[in-house]
Amino acid sequence: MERILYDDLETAIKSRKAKISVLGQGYIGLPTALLMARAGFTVYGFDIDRDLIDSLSRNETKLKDESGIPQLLSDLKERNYFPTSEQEDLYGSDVILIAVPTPKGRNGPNLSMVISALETALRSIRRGGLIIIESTLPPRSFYDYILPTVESKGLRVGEDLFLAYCPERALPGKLLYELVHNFRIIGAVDDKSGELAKVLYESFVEGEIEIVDPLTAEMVKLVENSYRDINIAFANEVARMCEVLGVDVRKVRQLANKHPRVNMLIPGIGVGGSCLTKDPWFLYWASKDRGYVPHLIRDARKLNDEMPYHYAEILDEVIRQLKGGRSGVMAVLGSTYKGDVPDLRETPVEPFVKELIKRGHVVRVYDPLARSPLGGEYVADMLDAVKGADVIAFTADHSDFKMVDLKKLRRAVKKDDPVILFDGRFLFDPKEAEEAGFIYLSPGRSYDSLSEALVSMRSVPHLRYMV
Ligand code: SAJ
Repeated sequence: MERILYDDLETAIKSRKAKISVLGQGYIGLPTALLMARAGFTVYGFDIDRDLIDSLSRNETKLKDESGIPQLLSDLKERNYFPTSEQEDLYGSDVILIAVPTPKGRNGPNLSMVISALETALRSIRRGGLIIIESTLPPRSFYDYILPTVESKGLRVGEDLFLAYCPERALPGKLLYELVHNFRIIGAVDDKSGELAKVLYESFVEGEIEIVDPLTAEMVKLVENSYRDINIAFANEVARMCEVLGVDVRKVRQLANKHPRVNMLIPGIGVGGSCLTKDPWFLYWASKDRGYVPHLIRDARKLNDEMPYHYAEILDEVIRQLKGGRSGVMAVLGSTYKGDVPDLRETPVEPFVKELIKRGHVVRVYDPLARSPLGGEYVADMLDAVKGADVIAFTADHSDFKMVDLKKLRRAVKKDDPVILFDGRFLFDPKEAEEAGFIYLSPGRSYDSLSEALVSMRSVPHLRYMV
């Protein structure tokens, strides 16, 4: 019996006859569903959010800037990709893939959405079908929560159904490309589940695929993101040291990176996005609960979280120095968590803006990709946003910003007083910014020299900043 179920499903997958449902049509669920539809499967893209399903039905997606996704949606919808909010559409699925969020709670991960999706999957999957979890799982949750949920329904993995954990690791901004080309990990407790999941991924993944146990798969995903978070934190720590020691981090990084085994990342106003801000905590909590406190992971996370507050404080001081103690006007250019994505999830620009407002400043926000005020005032035109500003802060590394004509930007400020350009993501050459008439400031530069510059400037008013 067992053998028949397995062969039958493998054949259904290889022949593309398998009916697949994907629970969660967000950042990962939608592109993955579309890739499987492109591979020839009939795919139901399920989400409990009816508005999301309605917009997908109109060919609208928040992933419109992700290369290839809007095209696949309009090509495949109602052909073999069917967005739906109806649970009945899931019944009898051969394969169900779960791609719902795993948010961070106050003191631990929140698995409620994953468990609820798993229960939906268990009600809908056909006997001998395959369930794949792509949602991030904290270490040991496959053994401690996923398997017990399945077994509580009287079902046996590897006999009544097949089950695998396959964490996604694609980079926002390059989602489709990375979902196809990245190396994939499959975590499974039994050989058949692992092999079936592999056959499925081989239908649309060109990267290497390796099968391991679920705990290893859980660890790998979280270790990758913690590694990146710690490396960015190191760059941020070097920047903070450079600020107090009076060295320019840009030069330090450039020269250190000439060493064959050094690759220092880029410091900046903070680390955002849904993954780096929570995955290290998942690892931290899991390990701490079992007796080892991973200090490095915790301290890196805290340091990265501090960055937007640190630069808000610095700019507050700078503005007040500039204006004899009074507050000022800030233009914050770039609100997304990183460049060239419209994604505002956990953006460090939000605490930055809120802290500046709390400190009494007027904050105007402009972003070509995301129209959100983040607590300030959204201005739809960059040149309007900078009018009368004391500080212009570039806070996202959008390609469009790198092309900005700084002289034109300086003229748009329309005032003779000194104007600070805070380059929070290292977009500009300091010399060019100064030649355009700005006082250039960026993370990892001494603020003492800035204070001196401000003092000498005030004694020769408007000398260099006339426009
Ligand atoms: N950042 C810096 N300095 C840098 C690089 C990035 O400050 O040198 C900042 C960015 O501005 C951003 C944050 O870090 O605010 C994160 O950006 P990112 O591009 O490093 O990563 P994400 O969050 O977009 O995607 C990460 C990726 N993980 C790794 O590279 C190990 C991606 O592969 C994962 O799929 C994704 O998390 C996820 O979903 O887990």
